[in-house]
Amino acid sequence: MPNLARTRSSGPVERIQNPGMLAEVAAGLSSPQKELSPKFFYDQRGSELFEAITRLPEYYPTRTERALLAGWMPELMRQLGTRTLIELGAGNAEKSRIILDAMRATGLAEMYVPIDVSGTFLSQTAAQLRREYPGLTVEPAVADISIELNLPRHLPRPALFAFLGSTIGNFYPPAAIRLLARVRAAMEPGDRFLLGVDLRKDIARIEAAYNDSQGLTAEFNRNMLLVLNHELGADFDPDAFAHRAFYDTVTHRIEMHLVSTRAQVVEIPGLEPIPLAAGESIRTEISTKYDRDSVAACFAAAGLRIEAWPRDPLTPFGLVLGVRA
Ligand code: AVJ
Repeated sequence: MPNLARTRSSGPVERIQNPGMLAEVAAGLSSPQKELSPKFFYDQRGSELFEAITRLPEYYPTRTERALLAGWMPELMRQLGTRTLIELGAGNAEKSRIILDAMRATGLAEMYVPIDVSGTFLSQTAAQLRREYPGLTVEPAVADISIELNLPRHLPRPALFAFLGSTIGNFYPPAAIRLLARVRAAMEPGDRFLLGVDLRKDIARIEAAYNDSQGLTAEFNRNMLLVLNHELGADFDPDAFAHRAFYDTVTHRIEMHLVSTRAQVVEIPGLEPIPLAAGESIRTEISTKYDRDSVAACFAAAGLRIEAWPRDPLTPFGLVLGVRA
């Protein structure tokens, strides 16, 4: 990591290994609306906090998606005869197991390709899954999916590309379409794409999911500052920032911000000092909510079409099956 000054390197950071981090942070903090990428949330502590968030009563997406997967995958894997699962942003592979179990039940589970930014994290998950699924070839790919997929050359077909957890919501529309197009370019005719998207719904319910009563989301948000301190030697004081999350009805997204509670100057080695006014914010995440039309439009722009979307009007989350248009 040549340009990452590690002034307080107390231990290995699990998931942040991006040599372009300083440049990306510099660009984000010099924009009129200061902005940092949500990918900087996920060091060890951030990943733990996110997992705790997924268990909160207010945070409906994870448990809803898991139930949808459990209900649909056994039948879908039988229908498709999927031999390879490629998973974008594999996380702890908990949901992957639901799909892999359904593939194994058909006797066709041949290859699993988890894609993640952290090589360390990936090889741990890979080793674990090799033990759990003897006969399954696990070929992790280290890649920042916002840039490339870095897939192995040979994949048993048909393959299922899965992008779950509504992480697509973190991408601004042009980047979301570029990502879908990248998946489309890697797909062969019999392949499928499985997308998990959070849906538009009652605003109070969405906002509650990002303003939990235990304050875990606030801690998760502030943790990004600790990641920057650790990775770049920055001197952010997390106590000088307040968590703010609100739904924007025009762009259909949650925005998370860190609001400077006082006038302050932040130092990051290698950059000019960064002044923040009292009340000025840094946007740390967008979480876009979709509906059928907006998914169809993004798919169309990327050369995909919706093949199946088992909709239950009461389910606040979407699991969408796409094919090449
Ligand atoms: C992991 C991006 C799907 O947008 O809901 C949870 C992250 N941020 N609470 C989301 C998150 C605040 C989450 N994603």
